[in-house]
Amino acid sequence: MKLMKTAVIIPAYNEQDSIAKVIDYIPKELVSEIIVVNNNSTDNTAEAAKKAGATVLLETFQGYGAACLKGINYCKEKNFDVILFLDGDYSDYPEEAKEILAPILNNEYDFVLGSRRMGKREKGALPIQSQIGSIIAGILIKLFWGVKYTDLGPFRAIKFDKLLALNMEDKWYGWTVEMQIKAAREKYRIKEIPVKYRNRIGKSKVTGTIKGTVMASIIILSTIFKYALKLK
Ligand SMILES: Nc1nc2c(ncn2[C@@H]2O[C@H](COP(=O)(O)OP(=O)(O)O)[C@@H](O)[C@H]2O)c(=O)[nH]1
Ligand SMILES: [Mg+2]
Repeated sequence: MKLMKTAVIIPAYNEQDSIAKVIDYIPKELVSEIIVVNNNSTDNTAEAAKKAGATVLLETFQGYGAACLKGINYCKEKNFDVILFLDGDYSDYPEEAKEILAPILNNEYDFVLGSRRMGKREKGALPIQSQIGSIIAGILIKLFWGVKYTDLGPFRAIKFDKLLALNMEDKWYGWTVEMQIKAAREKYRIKEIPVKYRNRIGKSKVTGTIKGTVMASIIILSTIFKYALKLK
């Protein structure tokens, strides 16, 4: 069986205090390259990531999805088989990449998601608004596309050819749900596994703020309905 080559893509915006720890804890024997996509950080995120051994790209369009897309475009130039996505805030346990990747490396699944709601969470790590959002999105996706998801978390791995076939396009926080909807629609072999989740280092920019929560909720719901109504 062919050995699969894995790249990690980490979108990051002002994560200078956490990014090196995230990179350090990624099991190096499992991944060929760690790509941090710096999204206009005004702190030392880029320098810290470079020092920790990552490839650092700059995406000037401000948005989570835009940063992920930049990472994908970079990976197209290289022969990766699997892409692992992870946030730069040290909320996830990067060492669990082993469990996330295993079902893909064993060729049993195309897309593996870390579910924070199935896993052990530190108190306060996953705000109630984020949990409610994941539950509602889960119900709607099950209704429209028949696949049960318990979370919209960032920690996930997917076969690269399958990812490219999804033609991902969301530039903001609809990114994770878009991938899940399209993977369900394409009937990919999907597996959710429990992942641990802890309080991030530094300040939350999304679900920890009112503006971030409102924006993310609007984008996530409109993404679901856009695909459900086959507007896309
Ligand atoms: N590329 C990019 N990433 C962002 C942006 N805002 C937040 N992030 C990243 O998205 C991830 C989730 O953001 P975070 O602040 O932890 O939100 P939370 O997990 O909802 O509390 C982190 O890795 C951030 O660095 C942004 O505008 N662009
Ligand atoms: Mg976070």
